[in-house]
Amino acid sequence: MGVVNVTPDSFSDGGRFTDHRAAIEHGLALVAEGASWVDVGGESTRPGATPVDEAEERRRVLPVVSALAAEGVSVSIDTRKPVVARAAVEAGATLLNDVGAGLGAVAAELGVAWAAMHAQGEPATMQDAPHYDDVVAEVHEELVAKATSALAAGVPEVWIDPGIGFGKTHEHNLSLLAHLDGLVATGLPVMVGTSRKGFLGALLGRSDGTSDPAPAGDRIEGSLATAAWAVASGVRMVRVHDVAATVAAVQLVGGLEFEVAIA
Ligand code: HH2
Repeated sequence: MGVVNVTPDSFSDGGRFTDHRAAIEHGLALVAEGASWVDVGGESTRPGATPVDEAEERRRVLPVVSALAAEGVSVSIDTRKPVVARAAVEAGATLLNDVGAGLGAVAAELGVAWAAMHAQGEPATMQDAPHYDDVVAEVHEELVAKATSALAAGVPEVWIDPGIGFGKTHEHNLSLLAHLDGLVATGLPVMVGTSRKGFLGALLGRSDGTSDPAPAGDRIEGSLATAAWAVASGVRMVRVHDVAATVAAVQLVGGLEFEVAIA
């Protein structure tokens, strides 16, 4: 899944695709690079982000969703708002990518796929003091409960996502990544987004060897390594900014698995 943020303030590509034409061209380029889905978002959910009102979010995303859908692209809408979700589906989106995991009933009503992502708290404050007794068990239980009730309510396809960086310390993120196989074992399709995220910058440092955290544009090694790890753990979709590099890395891992299988 390739990311198109039609926002001025997203943490890694904010301001690059606020122009609708640039956003549409970028979405098409991501498909040409190998993305199966293009995820269009009009509200940054980075830590500390300011919420956007419904009208502005709709203005940002709808022309992009309808233009990409008209080109035959599978479009997902990254929103927490029912009104935006409904309008985006009308414009051609077929997956609700829901970082608040609160739109299950809307997905059932609209008959579209739903990606339920785990988050603790709201973006403005979620990184202040995230706490879990057992992060892996708690995230797992919450996602399975939400997915089970959404499927029972008639949502045709439910994805689960542990929500890397959403109310999680670096240790929480690493524990969740280490235990992706547990989510995969539920039988539900799992997706994950680590691309360019802050914990990678903090863990890897800058490529120039200084001890500062790497900025968002300098986290490609961590993004690719975690995407490959996720796919090797059985995750079915990775949400990324760098599609061409991720496709190459993931195909390589898939190729290695194939070699092992025939050995
Ligand atoms: N992460 C972000 C946004 N949407 N959706 C899913 N399913 N999983 C994720 O991990 C995820 C997500 C945050 O990344 P980004 O869109 O690049 O930044 P911002 O929220 O600043 O727009």
